[in-house]
Amino acid sequence: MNSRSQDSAGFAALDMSTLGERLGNVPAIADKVGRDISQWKVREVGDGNLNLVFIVEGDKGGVVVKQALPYVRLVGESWPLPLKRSFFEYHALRRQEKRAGVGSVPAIYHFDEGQALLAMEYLSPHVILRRRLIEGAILPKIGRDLGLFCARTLFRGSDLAMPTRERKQDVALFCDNVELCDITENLVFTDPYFEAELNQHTSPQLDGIVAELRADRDLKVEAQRLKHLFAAKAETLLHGDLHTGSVMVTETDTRVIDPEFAFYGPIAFDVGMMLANFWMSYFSQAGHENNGDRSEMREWLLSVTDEIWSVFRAEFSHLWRTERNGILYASSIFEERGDTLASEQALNTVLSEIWTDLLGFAGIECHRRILGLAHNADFETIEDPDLRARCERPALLFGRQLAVNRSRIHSMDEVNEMARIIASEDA
Ligand code: SR1
Ligand code: MG
Repeated sequence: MNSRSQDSAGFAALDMSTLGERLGNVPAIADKVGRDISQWKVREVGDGNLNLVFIVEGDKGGVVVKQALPYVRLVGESWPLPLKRSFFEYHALRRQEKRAGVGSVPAIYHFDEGQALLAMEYLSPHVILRRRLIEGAILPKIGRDLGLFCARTLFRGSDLAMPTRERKQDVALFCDNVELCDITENLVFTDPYFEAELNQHTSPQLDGIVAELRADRDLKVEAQRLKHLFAAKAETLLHGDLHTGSVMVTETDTRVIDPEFAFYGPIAFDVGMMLANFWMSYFSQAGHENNGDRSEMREWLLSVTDEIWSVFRAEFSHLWRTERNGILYASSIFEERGDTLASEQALNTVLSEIWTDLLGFAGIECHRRILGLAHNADFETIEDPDLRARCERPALLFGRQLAVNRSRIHSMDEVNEMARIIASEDA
């Protein structure tokens, strides 16, 4: 039985006034911040949907302290959520650091399972990627860094690379992240397609298209096929919530944060979610032109989607050729028999399936961020509802095309041209 304790007895949420007393005697934290807690400056900066996040600074330096709450912060105590998500976050971060390299995620200094508390590297002057995209910042390294992160974590967490016993034990461990999967299963794949209680959209501007999408039989079937894939294809350890709010950046550094939704699912899920968030940023740019034209930014965003996918493909192929030591596509029937061509054929088939599925996941992600409970700041910060709806509508149409027609779309050029056409037709 690997089930984590559901018991929150003894748990106490941190607050700014008690954090010093409670964590001042934890050596791993005091070493970073300084032993004199009277010098500690504590700020609560959590702006996500689920947790508390504190920045703690003292005479030696700073740390970030993230604590899960026993409920969904966005909604309140009426939606309980187990504390064990911090256990999965901790273990996912350790695996990601091993697979994608030191410096791909924040360093972890301390984990307290009972208090659902993680103390991590204070990333400064890093900013959430989504915020930088809303500001119109061009970040030269981002496509490459995210393509590499996805390829390395997703390949190395799968049966292509891992020893099978270790992987099966890990599948069993992460299987218990049921409640976070349940959020994704409902909020991403189902709720956007009917009048679920917590849904919201820009109304009345989008009422017409929302009704059309909810009546769209092909779309509803595809959304459920994608949910089926998400739930049934335990292919690799996913980040599980990989969007532009889960990445912190400077011009020269990229860190992926917040893998509390980690569990074993399809490789295409993380890549598709990440790409969708760049496409949503693309559609939202028209709502942020008060400080100047965003044409260059728009084209750059599309070039990032191209780069993420081409770097992912190249790195995944490299790992296929050099680290394929798991049970899948055994080299004993390919390379060791001199049949490299068959191995390359198998690689292309695997990549082509990832491609088709990631388009579907991306389409669904575009819908849920506009029709569901958890929206994106890219659109939400556009104050004028008419302008916001003019940005959201093409993203909805684009998402529908991706989800329903994914098996007929063969290149990133095609996808990005479709984005341009839909944005211009709907302008
Ligand atoms: C109730 S939680 C809503 C969303 O926040 C997280 O960041 C995930 O994206 C989840 O779907
Ligand atoms: Mg998050």
